[in-house]
Amino acid sequence: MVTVIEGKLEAQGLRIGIIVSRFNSFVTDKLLTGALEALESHGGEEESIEIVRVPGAFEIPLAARKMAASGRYDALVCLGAVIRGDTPHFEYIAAEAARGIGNAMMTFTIPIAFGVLTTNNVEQALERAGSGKGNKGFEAALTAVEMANLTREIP
Ligand code: INI
Repeated sequence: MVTVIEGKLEAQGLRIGIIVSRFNSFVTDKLLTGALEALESHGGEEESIEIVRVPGAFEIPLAARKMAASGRYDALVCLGAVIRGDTPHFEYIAAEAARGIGNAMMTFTIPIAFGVLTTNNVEQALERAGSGKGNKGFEAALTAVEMANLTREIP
């Protein structure tokens, strides 16, 4: 018999840290709302959720690293919105956010969901910060829940 190991979408009992950047807050506020909706609708308890605000996506990895190192969380959710402008600035911020978040996850072996939008324009960002499943914050929070439960199950 083949063994299949999967993580449940059950947030009850999980300690979740959310890092959200203020830059483009008209988008990141919606991502945060989506993430909280996902956790609450899957059994998450308010007292087990902590939100850390950072200035921009570039600062997310440092906060994620410190939070991952603390041992206080079962999983983290990173939320940000990097929107392309007229200069290569976008590339540096998006790449550093992705690299730093991935790095923190692998260093501390804790699930960290990547809910940082990297889009060509504001319209694309808003499309991905809509309601329910059209919200990348919602999706990222569910990924964090699934991975937190999965990593408990993997021997
Ligand atoms: N930060 C973002 O989160 N999104 C952006 O689109 C963005 N742009 O385009 O500049 C951005 N810049 C700020 C950056 O994240 C840092 O906060 C800043 O460089 C200070 O370190």
